[in-house]
Amino acid sequence: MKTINNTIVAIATAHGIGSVAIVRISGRKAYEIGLKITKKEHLIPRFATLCYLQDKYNEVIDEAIVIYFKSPNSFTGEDIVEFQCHGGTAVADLVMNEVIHLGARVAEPGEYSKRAFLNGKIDLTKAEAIAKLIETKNIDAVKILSRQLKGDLKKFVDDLRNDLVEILAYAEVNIDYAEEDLPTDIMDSISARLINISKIITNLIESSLRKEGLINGFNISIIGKPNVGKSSLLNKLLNCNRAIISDIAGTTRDTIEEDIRIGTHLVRIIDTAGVRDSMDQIEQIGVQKSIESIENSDIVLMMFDNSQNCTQEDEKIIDLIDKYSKNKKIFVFLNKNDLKNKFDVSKIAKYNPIEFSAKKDVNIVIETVKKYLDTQNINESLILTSKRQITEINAALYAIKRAYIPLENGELELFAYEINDAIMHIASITTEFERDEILDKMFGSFCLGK
Ligand SMILES: Nc1nc2c(ncn2[C@@H]2O[C@H](COP(=O)(O)OP(=O)(O)OP(=O)(O)O)[C@@H](O)[C@H]2O)c(=O)[nH]1
Ligand SMILES: [Mg+2]
Repeated sequence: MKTINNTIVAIATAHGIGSVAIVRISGRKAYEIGLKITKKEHLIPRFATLCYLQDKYNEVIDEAIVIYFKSPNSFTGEDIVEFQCHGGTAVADLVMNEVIHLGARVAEPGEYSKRAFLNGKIDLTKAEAIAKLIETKNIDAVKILSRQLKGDLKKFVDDLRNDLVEILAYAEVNIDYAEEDLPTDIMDSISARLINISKIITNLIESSLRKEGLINGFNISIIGKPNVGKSSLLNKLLNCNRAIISDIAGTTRDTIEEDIRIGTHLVRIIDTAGVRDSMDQIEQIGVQKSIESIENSDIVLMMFDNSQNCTQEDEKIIDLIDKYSKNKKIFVFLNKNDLKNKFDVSKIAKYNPIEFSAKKDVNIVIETVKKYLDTQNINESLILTSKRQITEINAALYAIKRAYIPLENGELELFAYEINDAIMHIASITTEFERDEILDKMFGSFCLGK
């Protein structure tokens, strides 16, 4: 166990009015402070005790439930004392002040989790799962993160690491062979195992990137030339007049973002400026932002106007569909089907356009998106849930790919070096080695009291 001298304190519950507020102290002085505030001679570990909390003048601050978690059996691995006070901010603030007066200091964001990690109570995948679990607004994401919390990702990573360690050991046993003597069957078997590991990693990265939206919330942009009814669709989805609608082309100049719930999914809808060549400088910036919005979205709703002929501007939208359909989920909609059809549907037939009217009923849009989001659920496989995890596993994959050539050439030292590098990156997913600034950055993004 690492000795950290400071004792820290934070209000662990959300700020605002509520029935209970929890003040949590962790560190060497936590128990001593707990006794002083409760005026108790001792606290039994893991017992809820109803106590009066008193300040330095022996005035009662609150009546609270106090729980003592004795080191190492606590979240941080240190002594922890928790006060379950009455809610609201005033009581908890008074208790905090008293605890600080008795020698604790206010915790940094994520400091409890960082201590838990440094004391070996949790690995990094678990720490990240906790942070994301608190932040997420998506019910499906809760299920993925809970699996991570349970240790599924850690086990997967450990298995991968063990496989590579075995390959490394295998190579090192054979390192004494002269180049020409290296048995080809050994080389083939190592090579086959590496190909298999690369496949597993590649699949994991791909499915993690595909499902990023589940964890961070899906972004859905509405794209089309001016006047096709993008803002009308947004307003109807929100059930309010959020964006200005008019028959003047170029009404929306900037992107407009709003969160809505579709089924169990919380999604961000982005209405964009109509895409067209414009001389107007402001409009040009808006159009540029529309294109960026496609890049930042998981799903794109491309819209055309049923009541107008297909123009060059529409052709540009069709080009965008072709360009982005490989790595974005694109749905094509033909709006204003309450009006007479003039649009040459054959131009977009291959994208299976869905007709609707933003003025009348957008249910089909909601259903289409919901059906797709539902297929993105989590049951099938494990995924990586943070950019850090994806960066590390990508680095491992590159190292494995670099290892093929020295393996083929019988340069086993170089091969071992690359596999070692891969192992380091894989291991970093659960345990970061001596990289303090990375840890500070990571835990610094946690919320206070965790
Ligand atoms: N008849 C009919 N009119 C519609 C429908 N949807 C939108 N409109 C009309 O089309 C015009 C343009 O609608 P907007 O929602 O402002 O179009 P937009 O795509 O956001 O346009 P920009 O912001 O200029 O890019 C408005 O006059 C709407 O009332 C529809 O389903 N049927
Ligand atoms: Mg608009």
